[in-house]
Amino acid sequence: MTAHRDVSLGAAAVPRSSCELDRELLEQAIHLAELGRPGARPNPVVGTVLAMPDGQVLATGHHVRRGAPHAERACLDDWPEEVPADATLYVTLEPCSHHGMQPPCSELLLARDVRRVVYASSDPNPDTCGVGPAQLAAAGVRVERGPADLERLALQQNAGFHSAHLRGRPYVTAKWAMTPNGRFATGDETKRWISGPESRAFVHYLRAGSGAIACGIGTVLADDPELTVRGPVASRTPAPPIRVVYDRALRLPIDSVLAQTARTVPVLACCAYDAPLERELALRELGVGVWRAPAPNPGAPCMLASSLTMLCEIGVQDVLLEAGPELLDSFSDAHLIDALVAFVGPDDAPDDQPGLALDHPLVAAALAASVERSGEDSRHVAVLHPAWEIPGATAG
Ligand code: AOF
Ligand code: ZN
Repeated sequence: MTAHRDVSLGAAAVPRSSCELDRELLEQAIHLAELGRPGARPNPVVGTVLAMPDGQVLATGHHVRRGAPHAERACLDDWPEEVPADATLYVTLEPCSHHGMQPPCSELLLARDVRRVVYASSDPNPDTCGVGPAQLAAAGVRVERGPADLERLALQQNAGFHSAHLRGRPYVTAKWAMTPNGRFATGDETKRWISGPESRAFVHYLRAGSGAIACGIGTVLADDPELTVRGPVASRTPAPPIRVVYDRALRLPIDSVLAQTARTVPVLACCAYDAPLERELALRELGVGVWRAPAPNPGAPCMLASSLTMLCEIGVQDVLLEAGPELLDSFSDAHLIDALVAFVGPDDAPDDQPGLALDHPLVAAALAASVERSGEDSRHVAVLHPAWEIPGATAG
């Protein structure tokens, strides 16, 4: 497959359109792509619009799920008539050229006589990367890229897909709820939740879009969580995210909800290389997977980074890290957090509750971010890629 790369057209060689109408229609395609979340995982979400030079939209499409038609095909299936010579096809990811579960979009576009294509972002998949646009251009199709800010949006939209291909590790989003004084627990037995019901429902949407949900053994011992996708989004979740527990000494209790449900939704315990063998055997009896960090393990950062490489190898592109302060701090210290989603409740908690200092980089980033109210929470913030800029995202 890589032989194709000799003839590929590097994105830098593709001219950018500066036309306002192209921007509007590409933006529309980016919105359409979101309809594919979470169903498309592990494929990227992709949206397409077929439109005339006066802005009239002839057809639209998006990639619904892995194995379903690509966005371009979904769109052209929606327009069975001849494609007008002056129509443009807008797509959020470059049209593919390879045979995967679906046939190549480049061939389809040529067969349907599409004369102009504007795409938002490159495809990092080495099976196709750059070849589709090159084939189209070689056949006389006008191929252009959209404006740089829309390229950034389209890249961010599939951050995990790009991360897995370009870095060999998943995109890590840390999610937590805290009080305004940086505490992760209310300290009030009658009040279990810091965040409100809207934020908690949103978490299930985040989970559904992730290949793995991770937490530390401290959270398991304190809360005995289920870490599954529940609520309305569950039926649209392609495969349940695997549940990952960072558990150096394999203390995961046999009677924990995670261990007891491991045969229904996979659970993977990540431990130190020298964790007790009898614990591993007991957990494996229940269907819990055990991954040992490479020996010798000089410290947490090494274990965390190598666990992410392993997760990528087993197909995980996005990790939702639902950790307590200790594990969050370790990930942050190792520069392994790409984005954060923090919910800040309305009331302070006693200072003796677990938490992070207000000047901790994660907490400071969450408190400095522009505020979006979420139900009864005073803050719901999302901060993107503080640690990693997707290559191309800053290209002019
Ligand atoms: C497109 N349009 O809508 C999508 C693309 O197994 P397949 O055939 O579905 O191929 C999946 C790969 O195709 C995926 O990894 C990515 O490189 C590209 N996805 N390409 O032209 C689409 N979803
Ligand atoms: Zn395709």
